[in-house]
Amino acid sequence: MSNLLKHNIKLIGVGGCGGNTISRIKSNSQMKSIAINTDVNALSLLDDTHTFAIGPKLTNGQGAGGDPLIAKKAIQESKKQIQELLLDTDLLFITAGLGGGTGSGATPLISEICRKNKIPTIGVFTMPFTFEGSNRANLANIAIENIKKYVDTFIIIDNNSLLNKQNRNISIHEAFLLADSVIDQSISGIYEIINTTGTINVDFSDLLSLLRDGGESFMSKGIGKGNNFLEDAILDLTTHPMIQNPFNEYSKLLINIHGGNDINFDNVEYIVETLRKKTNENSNIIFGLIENKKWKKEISITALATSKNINTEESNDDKDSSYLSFETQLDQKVFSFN
Ligand SMILES: Nc1nc2c(ncn2[C@@H]2O[C@H](COP(=O)(O)OP(=O)(O)OP(=O)(O)O)[C@@H](O)[C@H]2O)c(=O)[nH]1
Ligand SMILES: [Mg+2]
Repeated sequence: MSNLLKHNIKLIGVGGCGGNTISRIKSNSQMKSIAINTDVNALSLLDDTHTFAIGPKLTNGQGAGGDPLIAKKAIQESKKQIQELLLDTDLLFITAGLGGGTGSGATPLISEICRKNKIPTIGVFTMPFTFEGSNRANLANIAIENIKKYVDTFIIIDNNSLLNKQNRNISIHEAFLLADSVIDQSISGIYEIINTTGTINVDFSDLLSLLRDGGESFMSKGIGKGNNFLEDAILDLTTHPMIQNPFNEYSKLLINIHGGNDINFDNVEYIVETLRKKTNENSNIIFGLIENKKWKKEISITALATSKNINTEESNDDKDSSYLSFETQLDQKVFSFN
């Protein structure tokens, strides 16, 4: 069993999309999950999920109506309770679909509370499909610029990148299901990497050194079967369609290997060294190994690559100015809608 289980890892989902993600993922992990929303009705639909309604006096539980400023004020109303929810958190995952009111307005402030409380935070966020309109895209862009200042490591899933020539004719419902599966894979994949690395005695502080200020990151998975299973899995992993930057721009890697008991030390060394060369000669790599006894000549490698753009901005103590700049940007947006 992983030695990381003694650490308090939490998952917060903000807004409608974030809450749905929580309710899908929670059964597969031992993270403490909390869905946060201005919309009490949306929270009540999440079976068996720990929920928290922000800004009850302001919104009366009716939602933010697509306005991030309302969500921002809701967080300010509920800031003390959010701080309590975050007490004793060793590592936090935060997820939201950006472009609406609650996820876009509340996530930057929750991330800021995390940074001020020195909670290492990993974010997974989606950017809206083009078909959702430019207002949503603008709100999502403003939100991500503000979130970036505070989370340590984050993955941005641009929903549009999920659509390609082959699947462009899928329905809107199917498009969101596709986005759902990428969000779930990203969070579960990172959690699994973190949890598994514990089994080879990597301590939590080593892991945090890779995740702290890891900046924009990506998670990728490669699968290989048959005679060339190692090479095929590495190729699959390093040419993943979600990798938007050259692999060698990243300098830190968390790797998780699933393989049969035919995987030997040389195989593991080959994987680690090949990936090291593809990232950066001096890259910092932490890896874990899980044996699936039934597998033969079959392997699955999951990697989280971080530290492309190291977030060098120190914790922003000038809270008021960051609040103001966020508010000003949103104000401008709100005015332009009217
Ligand atoms: N993957 C996925 N994304 C979704 C889904 N529903 C919405 N989204 C995305 O998330 C964005 C924000 O939507 P919601 O999460 O519903 O919005 P919200 O944060 O609750 O905002 P308000 O309801 O306006 O307060 C949308 O623009 C979509 O891009 C879903 O079911 N799956
Ligand atoms: Mg909503």
